Amino acid sequence: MASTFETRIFINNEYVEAKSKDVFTIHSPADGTLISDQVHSAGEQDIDAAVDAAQKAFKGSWGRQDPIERAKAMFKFADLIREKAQDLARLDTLAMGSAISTQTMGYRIAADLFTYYAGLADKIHGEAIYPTSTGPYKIVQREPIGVCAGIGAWNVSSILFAWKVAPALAAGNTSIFKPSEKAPLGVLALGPMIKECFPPGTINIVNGAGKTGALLASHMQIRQIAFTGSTATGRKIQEYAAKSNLKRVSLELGGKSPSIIFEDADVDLAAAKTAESTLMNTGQICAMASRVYIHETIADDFILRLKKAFDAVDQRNAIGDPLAETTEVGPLADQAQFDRVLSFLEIGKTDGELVIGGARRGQTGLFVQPTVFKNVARDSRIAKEEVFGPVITVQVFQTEEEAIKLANDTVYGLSACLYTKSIARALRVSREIETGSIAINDWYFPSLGAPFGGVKQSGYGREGGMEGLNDYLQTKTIQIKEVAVLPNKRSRADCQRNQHQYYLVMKSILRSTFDGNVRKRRASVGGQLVS
Ligand code: TXE
Repeated sequence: MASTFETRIFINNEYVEAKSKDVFTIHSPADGTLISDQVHSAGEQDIDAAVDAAQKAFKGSWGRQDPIERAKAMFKFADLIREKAQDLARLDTLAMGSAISTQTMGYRIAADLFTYYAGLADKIHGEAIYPTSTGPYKIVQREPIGVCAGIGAWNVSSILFAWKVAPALAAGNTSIFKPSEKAPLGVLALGPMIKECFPPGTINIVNGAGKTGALLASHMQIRQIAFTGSTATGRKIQEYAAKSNLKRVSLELGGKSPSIIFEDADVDLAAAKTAESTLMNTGQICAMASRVYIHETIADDFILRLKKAFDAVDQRNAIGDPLAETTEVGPLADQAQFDRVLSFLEIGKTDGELVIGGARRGQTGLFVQPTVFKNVARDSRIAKEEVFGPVITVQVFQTEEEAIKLANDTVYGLSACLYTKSIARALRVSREIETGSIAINDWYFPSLGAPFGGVKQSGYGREGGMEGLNDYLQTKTIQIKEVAVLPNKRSRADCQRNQHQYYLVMKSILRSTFDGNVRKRRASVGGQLVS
C-alpha cells in the first residue's frame, strides 16, 4: 500500500528522514494488509537533534514567550485538532484497529486537553511567605523545567500525547513525544498544525520502538519524562533516569481494576457499565474494570444481564470493520497483543470456569469474543495480570470486609468501581480501596479537570487537572533580607559628601553646646574660666 500519510520524524517544525536509516512496519490488525513498511525510527543523532531544537525553543521563542501568547497558540492548536479529529483518528485506526468512533473521541479529548491547559498558561502564580520569627520574607516562584519527553502506549495515542504535551507547554517547557510504534501515524500527522501554531522546536515527534524510548529516558539534557505503558517498561524508564541525569519521572502503568457490586446495587446498571468498560477500545483501556467481585446473592442474575449486554452489541452489528462509523468494537492492536490475550483465555479455561466467549472471533483479523470467567483460582495469572483485552473474571463475596480485601489483593492501584445505592457505604469503602481513582455506580473515565494516575505498582504522578500542570513546574524560593534604604538613590561619592556634611553639622552643634556650657559655668563662678 502506498504511503498516503507521513512516516518521517518531525523535528524543529519540519519532517525529516531519520538519520538512523532505520524503518519499521505496521500491518492492519483488521485484515492483515500492509499499512507501511517505511515508518522512520529515530536513533541517537535524531534524538540529539530533537533535544537541540527543543532546548533552543525553551531558551527563546517558546520559553520566553509571554504566557498569554502561549495560551493563544495552544487554543489555536486545539481548534485545528478538533477540526481534523476524524482524519487523525483514521490513521490510528488503520494502524491499531480500534473503532474510528473511539479514536475520534480520543482526538476530541486531546483538543479539549489543549484548550484546558491553554486556559491555565497565564495563571501560573507563586506564593509569598511573610516574615515570621523563623525567617525572612520569601517568594516562591513556579518555573518551567526545560525540555520534557513523553512516551505513549498504543491504545489512545491522541490522549496520551495531549496529557504529556499540553501541560508541559502551558508551563513554558518544550516537548519531545514518542508515540508507540504500534500507533504513531495520527500524532505524526499533527506536524503541519504544530508548525502553524508554535515556534520551531516547541513540539517534536519521534517515532520508534523501545530503543528510541530508551534514548529519551537516558538523555542528559531531558529534564522530565512522562511514560504510559507496561509496569516492566516503567521500571526500565526509572532506571534509565537514575543512571543518566536523575530526570524527573512520572509513570502511568495500567492496572487490574476491581469492580465491587454490592447486594443493594442496580444490577442492570452494573451489567451495562461492566459491558461498556469491557468493550470500549476492545478492552485495551488501563482503567478497565477487569476483576468483578459480586455479592453471592446477585451473581447469576448479573452474569445473565452481562451476556445480554454483550449480545446486544453483536445484534446491532457493532463489532467488525474498525473504519466503519457504526462499529464500536474492533480487533486487538497487533499479533503480539492477540497472542497474549488468547494465551490468557487458555489460562482462564484451566484455572476457572468459562461462562461467556473464550475464543477468537471469525477467521479474518485479530478479533476476540468478549469473555467472562468465574471462580478463577486466586493465584491464577489471569486473576493477577493485566490482560488488556475484553476479558473479565467474576468472583463472589459475602461481606463488605471480604470484598475490600479481594479488591486490594493486587500489586496495581489505578482505579476501582463500586456499585451500591448506599452513599454511606460507597464513601466508607472508597476510603479503604487502594487506588488513585474510584467510580461509584459507573466505571472510571478520566476527565480534563481531575487528576488521574495510580498508586502501588500502577505508578506515580498525575495527568489532568492542576496536578497534571504541577508535574511540569518546579519551585524556586527567593529570600529577601530587609535593609535600611536611603530615601534617594545616591552614588558612593554623594554618600561620602553627605557623611562629611553630617560631620560638620554635628561638630558645630557640639561646639555651640560646649560654648554654651562654658558660658553658663563662667556665669556661675563669677566670670572665671574654670575648665
Ligand atoms: O507496552 P510497553 P506495550 C500494558 C498492557 C499491555 C502491555 C504491553 O498490559 O499488554 O502493557 O503493551 C515504549 N525504554 N499497557 O507493548 O512495551 C514503547 O515503544 C523506553 C498498559 O505497548 O510498555 C511504547 O511507546 N521506552 C497501558 C511504550 O514504551 C520503551 C497501555 C509502551 O510500551 C521501552 C498500554 C524501553 N526499554 C499497554 N520499551 C496503560 N497503562 O494504559 C518499550 N518502550
